[in-house]
Amino acid sequence: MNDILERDTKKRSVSNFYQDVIKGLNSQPKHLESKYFYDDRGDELFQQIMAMPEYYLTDCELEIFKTRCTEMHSTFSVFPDGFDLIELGAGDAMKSSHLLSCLLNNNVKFTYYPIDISGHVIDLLETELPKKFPQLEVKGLQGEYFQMLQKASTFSERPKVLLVLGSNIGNMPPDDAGLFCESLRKYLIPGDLALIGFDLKKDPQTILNAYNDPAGITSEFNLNLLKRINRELHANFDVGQFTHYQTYDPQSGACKSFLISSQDQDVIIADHGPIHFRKNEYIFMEISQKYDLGDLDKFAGQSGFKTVNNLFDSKNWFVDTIWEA
Ligand code: AVJ
Repeated sequence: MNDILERDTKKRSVSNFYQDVIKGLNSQPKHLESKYFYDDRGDELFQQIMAMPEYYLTDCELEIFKTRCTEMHSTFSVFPDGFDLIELGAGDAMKSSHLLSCLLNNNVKFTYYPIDISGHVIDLLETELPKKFPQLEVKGLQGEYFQMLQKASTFSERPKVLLVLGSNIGNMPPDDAGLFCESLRKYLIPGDLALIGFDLKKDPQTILNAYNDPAGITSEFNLNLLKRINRELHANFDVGQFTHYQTYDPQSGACKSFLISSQDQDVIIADHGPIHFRKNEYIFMEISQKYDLGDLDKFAGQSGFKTVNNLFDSKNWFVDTIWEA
């Protein structure tokens, strides 16, 4: 029974992937969804990105988690009877581990629900976290943020603390990020908390360098999605005929990545007819939006949150903002 359910879920997710890819590549302009970057190889490449000297985001937010967990803990102490700590896009939980450790050391009652689109990531967390934190109650959920948030809500009636770290919200265009905050708010009740990481506007060159590394890891990260499509959707992308191109616009704060077709070419995906790419035509791959504090106050206000605290790194490049529903 469980086997059948699992196979069904897998089939459904393959066909969602197929439909999203076909729809995106038949659109004008062509685009793909960056949430599909994270297959096993994509996870590995993202780990390499986080370790690059140019990719400052992880270091900044890690600094916040290394130095400010006591403050987070005291903010969460409004829930003396415990809470559910739900992390959207947990990844390797490197940053949140500092918080888990602080909460456990202070005998806080909580269950940790890491949510991630990558099944590989969830499997890893469920085996590794109990080794590191034997007292931790942890239940991993693999899937889309809101579906899994819904699921987590059926497990308990305790207050919620949501974590949305790593500037994951930056992968949405600003209007969608606003709607996302509104949706988050709807899953919460008054008093619940959300701690959200936003990458801030700063020296444009610093931002561009973080997404345009000379070693080509970010390029490989983008091209890996074409390889994934080849593998999982039986396509025939000639990956050598696409080049990564990165932009940052200091006015809008949009940092965007594209893959540019080096020549006129056709690509076949499974039994779908050929999709044509003109020479120099682009596929829009990802946005990594940068904000200023005014933008964040607007998001909070519009979605019915109030800002409780802003935690910055020492360079003021990144903020983890704590909002109350
Ligand atoms: C995982 C969304 C935070 O946009 O900075 C890194 C993904 N893409 N380099 C980001 C990413 C290219 C990353 N997030």
